Amino acid sequence: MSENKLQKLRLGSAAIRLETLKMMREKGYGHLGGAMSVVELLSVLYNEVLRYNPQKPDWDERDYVVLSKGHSGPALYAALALHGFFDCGWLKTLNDGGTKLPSHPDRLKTPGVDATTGSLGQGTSVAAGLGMALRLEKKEQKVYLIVGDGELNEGQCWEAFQFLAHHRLHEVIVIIDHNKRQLDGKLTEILNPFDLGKKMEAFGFRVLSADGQKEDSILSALQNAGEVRDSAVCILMETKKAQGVPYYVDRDDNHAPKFDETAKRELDQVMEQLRLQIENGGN
Ligand SMILES: Cc1ncc(C[n+]2csc(CCOP(=O)(O)OP(=O)(O)O)c2C)c(N)n1
Ligand SMILES: [Mg+2]
Repeated sequence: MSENKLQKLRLGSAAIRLETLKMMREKGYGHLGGAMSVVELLSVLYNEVLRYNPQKPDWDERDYVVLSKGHSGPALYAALALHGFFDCGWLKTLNDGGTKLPSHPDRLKTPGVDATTGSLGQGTSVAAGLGMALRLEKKEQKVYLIVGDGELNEGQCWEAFQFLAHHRLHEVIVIIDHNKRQLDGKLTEILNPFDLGKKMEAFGFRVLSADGQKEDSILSALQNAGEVRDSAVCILMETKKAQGVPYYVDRDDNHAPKFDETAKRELDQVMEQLRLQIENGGN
């Protein structure tokens, strides 16, 4: 990948991370951990991969994004606002009464949101249905399904995956945010998923891997996934919960913290660094 393109993607990540943290800092709390672990992915998707038209969010030829781990909605909103779907001013209204940006995505409220999610597991079935519709209509579009590793404790996910695999529905690209943590601890301690890559393979998927902290790694996995035609396809994306916010990485309370004074100071520092990075063009 050219240095220019990589710089643009890093800049995109910095902007999404900054806008997401601003929203949460303003509220004093938020689902920080899981939002941070999809920032780089969203930057790559919205800057390089997806077909979309912010002036026409329901454009028939668009690619679809299903953020099944709906608690990461604020990161999606940041990406949508930065890519022109609505005014960045809306971001200040996150989760307020009457807002168009509820804490979890609602496709009837927010331009650019393709699926209502938040009840974990359900987005996998929505994506499978969208994929099958594209297949039946012989469309070339893709559905990008973003699913949490803790979310995979929901049996519904495996039903949807079996359906994808059986129909070789490569129209759906499953991306697992493998940050190794769920709501209140490590996956291995709460309900061990064992080897997710082997499990997806056993289900009949072609499994690709990506370093979810590196935009070039994510982009090449997405490009390779887009070439698969003979089976269902999944990207096992290795991430860290709260990546990009060192204070919260590896903290047990990094799922949806309420910020105390120390946390606020730490967040302010990260946001200042991001502002500088953006001012310097992504370096
Ligand atoms: C059906 C359902 N059960 C429980 C919850 C509460 N909940 C919200 S997030 C979460 C943990 C999700 O973990 P993971 O999918 O790994 O998300 P991430 O680590 O990316 O934040 C839980 C249990 C929910 N939203 N939906
Ligand atoms: Mg997780």
